[in-house]
Amino acid sequence: MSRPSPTVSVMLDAARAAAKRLVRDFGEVENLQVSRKGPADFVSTADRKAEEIIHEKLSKARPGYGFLMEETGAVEGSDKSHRFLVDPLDGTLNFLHGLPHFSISIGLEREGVLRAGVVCDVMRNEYFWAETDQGAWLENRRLKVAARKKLVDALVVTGIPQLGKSGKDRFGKELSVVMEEVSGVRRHGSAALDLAWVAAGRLDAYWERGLAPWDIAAGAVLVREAGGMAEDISGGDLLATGDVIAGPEPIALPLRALLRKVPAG
Ligand code: 2AM
Ligand code: CA
Repeated sequence: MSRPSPTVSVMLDAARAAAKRLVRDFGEVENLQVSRKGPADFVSTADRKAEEIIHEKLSKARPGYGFLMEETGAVEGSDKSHRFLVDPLDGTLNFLHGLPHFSISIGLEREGVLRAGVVCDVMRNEYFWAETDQGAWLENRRLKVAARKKLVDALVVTGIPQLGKSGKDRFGKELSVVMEEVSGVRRHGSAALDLAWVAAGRLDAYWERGLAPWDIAAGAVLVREAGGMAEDISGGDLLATGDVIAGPEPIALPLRALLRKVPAG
């Protein structure tokens, strides 16, 4: 059994502290559903508060490391070789609607290369973590991507572009191509958890376009350390494009080939 390194332990502790806060706030969000104003303002405060907790914990334990955070953006550190990529609440729309499926995602880069990741499924109390060459783990269970070999047997997860996001036509075409070739398609609304579940073999593959670096960083390490691939769909720099294809190669490669055939325009 592998134990998380001191740095991953710090990331897990930061996620635990923020999760405690989100669980409390989620209870309040459930009450606010029936209020006329709705919970939107409350949720953005919860989001920022969770980020503050994570930032404070991590910067105390690893002073000088840089940050890229969904709410605050980039925070330069004196240590130029390390950077945390933080999404304090991935699956905000689920949270807002009282759906108990959202996560905290904390990735770590060293010299610009992804090295470690923690994804916390807040309401299921599941902590996924991975570190380069140490494997991917759910608590102390080693994770492995699914063993299915045929696309026709695969359960695939994706993300539907939300209101205000581009790429809706392209997504529609991709979906109609993919759903003819796979066993089923799911959409759960938290990119970080989609990747964690691919790492755990619960889902066979995942694709989504236009994600942010903090959505993907931790989950990409999880999938790779679980024996799968997590890459840019067109072969570019994953964190720069945010167009992700992830899963075991026997499934993700043919799925990627299908996606590449769909015209962008
Ligand atoms: P969020 O909940 O933190 O906004 C849903 O398909 C996934 O897409 C979620 O992980 C969601 O993260 C992310 N997402 C939603 N809007 C986005 C945007 N404009 N840019 C990047 N990622 C986004
Ligand atoms: Ca996100």
